Amino acid sequence: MTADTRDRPVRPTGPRRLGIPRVEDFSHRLRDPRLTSRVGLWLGITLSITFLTGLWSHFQQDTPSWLTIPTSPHWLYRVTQGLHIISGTAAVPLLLVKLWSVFPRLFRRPPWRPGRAQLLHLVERGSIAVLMAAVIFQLATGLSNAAQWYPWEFDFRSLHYAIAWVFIGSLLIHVAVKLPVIRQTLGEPLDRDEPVPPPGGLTRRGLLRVTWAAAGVAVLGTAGSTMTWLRSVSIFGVTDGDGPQGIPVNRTAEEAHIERVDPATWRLEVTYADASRLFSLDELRKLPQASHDLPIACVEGWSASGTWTGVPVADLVAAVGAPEGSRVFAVSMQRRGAWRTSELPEQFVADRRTLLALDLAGEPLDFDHGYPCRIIAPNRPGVLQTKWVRRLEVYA
Ligand SMILES: Nc1nc2c(c(=O)[nH]1)N[C@H]1C(S)=C(S)[C@@H](COP(=O)(O)O)O[C@H]1N2
Ligand SMILES: [Mo]
Repeated sequence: MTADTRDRPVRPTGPRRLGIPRVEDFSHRLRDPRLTSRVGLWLGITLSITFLTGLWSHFQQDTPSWLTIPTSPHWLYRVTQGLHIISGTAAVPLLLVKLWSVFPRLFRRPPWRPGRAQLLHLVERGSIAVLMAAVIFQLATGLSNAAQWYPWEFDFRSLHYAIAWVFIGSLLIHVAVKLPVIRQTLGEPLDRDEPVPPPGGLTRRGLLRVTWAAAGVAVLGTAGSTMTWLRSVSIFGVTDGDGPQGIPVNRTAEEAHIERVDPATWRLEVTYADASRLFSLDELRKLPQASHDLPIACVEGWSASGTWTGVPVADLVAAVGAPEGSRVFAVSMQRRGAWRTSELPEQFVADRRTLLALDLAGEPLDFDHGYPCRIIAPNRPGVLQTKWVRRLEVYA
């Protein structure tokens, strides 16, 4: 190598031997750390809401021993799960803009010499790689779950839950590392040193407005799955809100391989210890009935409220002589599938709004809604509102 070539300054966009682009190869006047930190702040907020509501959803389905899920307010799960899907969807446009704004930095070379600077660089890059992979995995699996599309083999819930912890851990590292930059850039006006845009061109402020608008569209596009009055604008809502008796059907009787029962010979079995009692449909209808407005709030994001009528589960528990504070395990006529059974902890059994419902909207349950009877309880994920109930096992 001659002195001549060694001393020549690096040309920013000159030909490269390896074909790997450099930071300098990307220039766009809108890319700026002040923009990145503003979008990043909102991305952090939406993803944190998604994380916390997701954690809650997991606990509602798989309750740790230190936690008692309340039965009130009856709409709690409907709200937390609606928020989960809405904030997760709003994060998508924010993530895209944020990735675009920092994209060139992916090609930053680590400091050449081994040492503290190089180590810090690698740790920072590594945590961002993990963070990105986790966020993209969560959003992709979450969105396809909300779309009821499961193109994979793994168990969605356990993996989505595990990766959520990877996500929050790497987010905390990322924020801690970037805190000085975040604080500085958030404190500066967005348009500081901004080059004048070409005529008709977007400013940073303009790009930010477009980003918020895109997040707003994403919210409106999904919120209708939980807020009925928004349904007509919810182009992304998978469930259009239609279904027999005003409630969408998650899995039809045919999909669950349920055979139509003969109401004359069908019996509900209620067991407790060695005791067992059979109830015909007529007998169930002759017991004191209660009516409550309660939502079905599916973990996949949609929800809808209905007026349910039936026998309080607490009365059936008392009918077999089981004490207060008993738990109930509901078993359906379905032979296979994850949601064929559910357990009602004692506070749900004790709550008189927890029904073995026979009617919806003043008519016998539609076959797809669980005819002849189903569980409906306040503040529960839809997956635990077992349809086509055949047996209630009571445990003290
Ligand atoms: N036996 C049985 N019960 C079930 C299910 C099921 O697949 N099998 N799906 C659950 C799910 S995921 C939801 S969201 C609700 C939906 O109730 P719906 O179809 O009446 O709206 O039922 C729940 N009960
Ligand atoms: Mo569901």
